[in-house]
Amino acid sequence: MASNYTTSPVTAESLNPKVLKCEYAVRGEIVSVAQKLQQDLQANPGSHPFKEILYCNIGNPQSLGQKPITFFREVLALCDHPPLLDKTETSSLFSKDSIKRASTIVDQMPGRATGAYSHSQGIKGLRDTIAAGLEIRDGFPADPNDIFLTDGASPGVNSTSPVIVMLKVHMMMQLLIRSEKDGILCPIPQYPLYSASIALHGGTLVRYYLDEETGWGLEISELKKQLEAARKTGITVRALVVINPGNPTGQVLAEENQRQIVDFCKKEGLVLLADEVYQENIYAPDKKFNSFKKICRSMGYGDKDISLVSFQSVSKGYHGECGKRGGYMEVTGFSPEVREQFYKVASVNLCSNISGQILASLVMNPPKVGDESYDTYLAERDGILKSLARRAKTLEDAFNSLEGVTCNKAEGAMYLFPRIRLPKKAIKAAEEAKKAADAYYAIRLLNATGVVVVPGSGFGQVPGTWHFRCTILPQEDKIPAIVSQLTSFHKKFMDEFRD
Ligand code: DCS
Repeated sequence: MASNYTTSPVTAESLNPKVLKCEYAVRGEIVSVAQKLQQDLQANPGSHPFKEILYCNIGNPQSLGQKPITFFREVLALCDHPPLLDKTETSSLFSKDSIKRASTIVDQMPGRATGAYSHSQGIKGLRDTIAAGLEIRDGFPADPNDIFLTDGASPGVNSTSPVIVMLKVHMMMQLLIRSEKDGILCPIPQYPLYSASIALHGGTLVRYYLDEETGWGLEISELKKQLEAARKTGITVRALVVINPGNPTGQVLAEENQRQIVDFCKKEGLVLLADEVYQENIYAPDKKFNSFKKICRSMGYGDKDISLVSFQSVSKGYHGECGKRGGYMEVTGFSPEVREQFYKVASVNLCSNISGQILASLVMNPPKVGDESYDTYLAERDGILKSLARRAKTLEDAFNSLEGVTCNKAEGAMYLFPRIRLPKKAIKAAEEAKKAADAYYAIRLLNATGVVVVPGSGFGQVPGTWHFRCTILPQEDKIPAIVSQLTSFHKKFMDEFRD
């Protein structure tokens, strides 16, 4: 019997309106079109003027052929099947240090099993390892009790379920947002996890604009202006989100700028939510990643002086283990009563997945000089990071050579965010197609070349400006073809709509 769901108790109109309000462009309409084109190509090769779809829309390195780091996978394999540790063949198949590391981790896992729930903040031994890694990174003490191991944040955002999965960023929004009168200061352009998460939790997004002219600079005067404007409308601003290195903008903050940000948060009584998931992805030789924790401590601010949450993920860096869903947040500067509530909320989820937890510990404590895996690890890590830097530069130069396009450097992260100045006729054609001008450009680019980028409107941008985000992740041998396709598409597009 045919059904049209008329008897379903849930309709689009009766869904939680917060869910309807939430948008997430990285997997938006353009990706549905790309998937349809991919099916066409499979069923009917030659049906489009390109051979394959190139997904430059999402920071998902292994989906584009990046290989995992050998040491990480050896440890994971051994932890997942501990009987391997007792087999004689294992010592010829796996490196000594991966066997040693896996044995240590297996001893730390409840029931020596990756299939058991752990402590809700994550396995204590792994948190000890992460805290030790943070101490080496920052040169300041880190407390394993401040670490909350988490699954990745994105699935909860992308879900249409009104039951919000409480994962790192979500958990913070859940804890901070009481009503639409509570606001969170977020960069524009921003990774839409933040706008989506604030919408799902019913809060108010308070935008601050990054300055494209100064390489996506973060100006304290802009923060002050937006904070005061929000306060005047009765909004209580509770936190400041800083993404460093930036997504989609790729800038790496200077130390002095970070100090100003810390002072601003302290003076204004804001929680500093530091998204530091791209901390390993630095390409500009004159730039260095400094964690906000290190900045705070080096300014003499201790745990009681400033509330800071730092997010890290196994999905990014040189490892790109997106599907393993691992990460952590380091939560400092909250009272014991508040900490208890954090723990309670974490407990509702029981625990994050154990493979993700193990990977988070490996990422924060990789092989060291003298370990058998060290040379291979270093070669794999540096090979990936150097190649990413070359890809970023080639694409940046290509964008800057196009008529009407300017593109800031990717100093870090995994993206370029070029600005496109489109002819009036193109903007009119987009209006007629009921699309934002950059969405129109992106769809036309996809249909002509198979290259998938995300329109700037999905990240927010100064009104009247248009951009798109392109990842630097396709394998290096594909980059020349992407550049030539982009260049020839852009030329034709501009000629078609020339005023
Ligand atoms: N924070 C930032 C700044 C991100 O870019 C991402 C993912 C996340 C958090 C969440 O990642 P995980 O949930 O995997 O830990 N980046 C998305 C993006 O822009 N492209 O791919 C995913």
